[in-house]
Amino acid sequence: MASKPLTSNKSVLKFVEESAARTCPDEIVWIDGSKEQLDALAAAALKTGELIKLNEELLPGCYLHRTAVNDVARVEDRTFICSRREEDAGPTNNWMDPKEAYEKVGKIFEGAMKGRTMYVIPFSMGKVGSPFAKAGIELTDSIYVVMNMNIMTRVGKEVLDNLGDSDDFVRGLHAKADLDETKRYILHFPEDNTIWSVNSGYGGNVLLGKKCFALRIASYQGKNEGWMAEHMLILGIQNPEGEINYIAAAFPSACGKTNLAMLIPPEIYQKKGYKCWCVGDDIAWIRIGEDGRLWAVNPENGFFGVAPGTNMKSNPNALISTQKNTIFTNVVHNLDNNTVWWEGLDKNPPEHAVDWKGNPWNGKTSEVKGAHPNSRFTAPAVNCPCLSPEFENPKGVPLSAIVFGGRRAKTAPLVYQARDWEHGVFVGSIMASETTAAASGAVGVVRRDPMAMLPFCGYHMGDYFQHWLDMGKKLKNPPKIFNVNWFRTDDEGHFLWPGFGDNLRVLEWIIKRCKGEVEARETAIGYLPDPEDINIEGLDLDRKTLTDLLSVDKEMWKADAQGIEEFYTKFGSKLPKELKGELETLKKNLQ
Ligand code: GTP
Ligand code: SPV
Ligand code: MN
Repeated sequence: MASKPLTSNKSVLKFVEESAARTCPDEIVWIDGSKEQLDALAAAALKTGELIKLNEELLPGCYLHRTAVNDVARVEDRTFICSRREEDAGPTNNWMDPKEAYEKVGKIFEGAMKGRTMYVIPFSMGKVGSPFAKAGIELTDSIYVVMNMNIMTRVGKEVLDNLGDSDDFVRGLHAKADLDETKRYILHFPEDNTIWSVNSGYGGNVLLGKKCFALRIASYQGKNEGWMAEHMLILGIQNPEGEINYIAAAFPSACGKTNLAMLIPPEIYQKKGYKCWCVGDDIAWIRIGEDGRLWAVNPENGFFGVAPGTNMKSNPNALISTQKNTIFTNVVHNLDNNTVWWEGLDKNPPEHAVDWKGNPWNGKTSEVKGAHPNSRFTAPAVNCPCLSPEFENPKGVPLSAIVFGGRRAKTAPLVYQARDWEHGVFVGSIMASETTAAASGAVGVVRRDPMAMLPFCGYHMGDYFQHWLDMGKKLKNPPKIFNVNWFRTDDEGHFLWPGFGDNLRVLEWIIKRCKGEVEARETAIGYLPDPEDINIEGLDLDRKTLTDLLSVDKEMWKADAQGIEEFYTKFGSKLPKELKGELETLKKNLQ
């Protein structure tokens, strides 16, 4: 089904030709975004087994895909920033000299598409034609990638029409090659607007619009152009008077963004008339508006969400979003009714099933998990029952608050507020969280993850901190900055806070603080709520537990301050003096 180029844009044609000369596909197919073409590709993928068609009545338009067992998460140790100067990648990124990278990984790409088809995917991050949207072309030899990109981004000919003759687009090249993990590379060339990904077929490594472009390349563009690309959900909270306040929240991977973004208010809040609206669940592009506030858009068009734990109680909006036109990756295949299952979906695992590795699996007797902990759904945003009416607004939404948060069993309280923007940047910069299955490597190890951007910042993180400080100086009306932790545990490891929908109780306090409607206690680390000011009506939680959740253990924080100091030494002279000053203040406050 080879097809003619959909554009006469010389830069695009040159990029496609050069990449084809290197990878030698049998044919080249341009993705026009039509349903006919996507259906034909899906049909081809069914034949090869790349996709499995699920029950059309129960899950219309849905497919199941299994990746290779050695290819189930982002690979941070194989991910590189290839800036010309090593210093520009900074101490938190792997760096490769671009010349060396093109040569070394270019060899791996040589002939990688022989016997295969190269698909040319024109895509837009942000609504096509919106002033903040950015175009990309991803070349890939995977139908799974084409179909996922079609859900996660705006794909098709209109992207090329809108691009015209411009060469302002990100060049993404992906080949599955032979999935050899020792030759797997995810390379970013920020100065060339280029991304190369080879030997993987897993989402975060190969859906190049997402982490590679919308965070790593875009964060670099944002620094140069005066805006920000952040690993943040965007949520609108409507109060009983009908007023909507928007927050953006940065949590590390698999730490609750999708869940918070689709929050359903607890019953007592629903009765009062509260509603929540999802603008985005993973990435925010943020600019300064004419009113001196920060405005955020979600550049994506779908959700690439963690499946395990998603159920009708924890996140009904996410589950409903996956009931049609969705691609499931590495979940359990229920053979009785040709649907899917994962741990935490319900208490009724299928007995006649196939696990994520493709082996026969009986949920009643098996001792191994059926779905991979990082198994995912790719669902169109339009499926989400609480999708914000502002989702496609090119201006985005104005932010009242920025919320940082991590997964920490101890130390970080349920919520606290930074004293001002500068202190807020400090609070973001010292974020720490237990690692999760979203990246390969050990799980449950506490690591520093500033602004949840450790794996996603496309340049020197010291410069990134400086960029945050500089943005703040330009804001007449900066959002207030907070830190939350839904994951404090007791000594037996049980979560102390109910979480999920009940997180609205904390957001209510946050919004009241933004509007100056509630007092707070000043502590060594910032402002904390008086326990009386968090509404726990209808919760099975006593004031004592809440008081514990809102306590600051000075000894633990002293140890933390030492950890911060060590972490900060990495940045050397690039550590902004404001942050050094904030650390000194923290240490003094803890005396
Ligand atoms: P990425 O897509 O990797 O960026 O993850 P995410 O930040 O969107 O995380 P997600 O919302 O998918 O949540 C990941 C895991 O955290 C799931 O297993 C959830 O069940 C769990 N989780 C989310 N919110 C809460 C919460 O408020 N409390 C508790 N205890 N667990 C939560
Ligand atoms: C994350 O890991 O933060 C994700 C999933 O959102 S991935 O696209 O794999 O990065
Ligand atoms: Mn994410």
